[in-house]
Amino acid sequence: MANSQYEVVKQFERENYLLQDTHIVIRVDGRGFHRFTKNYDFSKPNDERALKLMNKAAHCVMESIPDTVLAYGDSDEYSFLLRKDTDLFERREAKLVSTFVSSFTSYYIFYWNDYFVDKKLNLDDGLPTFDGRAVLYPNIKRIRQYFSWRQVDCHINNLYNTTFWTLVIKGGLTPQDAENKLMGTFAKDKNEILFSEFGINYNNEPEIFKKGTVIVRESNEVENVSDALNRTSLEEQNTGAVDAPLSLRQKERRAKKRRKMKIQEHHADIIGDTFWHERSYLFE
Ligand code: DGT
Ligand code: MG
Ligand code: MG
Ligand code: MG
Ligand code: MG
Repeated sequence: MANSQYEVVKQFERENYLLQDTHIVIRVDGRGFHRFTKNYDFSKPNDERALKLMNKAAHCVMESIPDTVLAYGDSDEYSFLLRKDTDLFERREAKLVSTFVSSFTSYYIFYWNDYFVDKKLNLDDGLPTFDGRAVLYPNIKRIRQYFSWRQVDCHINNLYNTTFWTLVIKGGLTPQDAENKLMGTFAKDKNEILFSEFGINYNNEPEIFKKGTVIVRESNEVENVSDALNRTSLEEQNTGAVDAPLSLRQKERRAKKRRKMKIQEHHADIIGDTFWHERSYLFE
């Protein structure tokens, strides 16, 4: 019965195999979280429980999908970077995106009560769902621009939201008045409003709010990981295998090293060079 007359329909399926030798980024984003966060009374402008739950879900995704080398998230979104030479699911786009989205959603729901201890998920307030997309970048420069773009977005939104909600909650302005007051203002104006009217130094706001969270695979001794992986590349060069596919033994050695690396969270600047220079092994 394997080749039944109905199997003809299989020919209608189409796969998008993501271009090899490119970096894959998969971004998941909460669907309709404007409403969801209202229904569940998220604190404004930032709900620390919610951010930590997002981080937990992303951490679990990284553990369950070892080809993920780095993740960055803020608000209701998370971006996952896969290693350049991954052949997870033969790089089939639908399979990759749907797996990241459903894994992330499952962990988000599973751990909800650990973070929102006094508010259960319920159908009336809606269940959390996420969308997802995959984007390909040809080189490290573009990857860094991508993550800079997300962190700048986090910064701009957070400065705006912090000022807006301070004006409303502490300043007693209506949301409309606060919006009008902030219209056309620059970052320095918002900093000034926070400081001169409310005595708040924006620089002292929690890093998790200002910078978002970056999760990376690394050993406790970052240098050593980098050295070890560099040694592996040198050995490969000596065997003349620079552009040739890695041998099974080389692949296994690298996989073993990756498994040994710890998954760690930072609220670090990922726009400047330091973060990346310290972790050049991420791109090997
Ligand atoms: P989408 O993504 O097109 O389905 O629509 P939304 O509504 O998810 O829009 P998006 O993703 O651009 O914006 C995220 C929303 O979630 C935004 O309205 C702010 C809200 N949000 C995210 N994190 C927090 C938080 O910690 N506290 C509060 N109060 N709101 C948050
Ligand atoms: Mg969106
Ligand atoms: Mg959203
Ligand atoms: Mg969003
Ligand atoms: Mg199946």
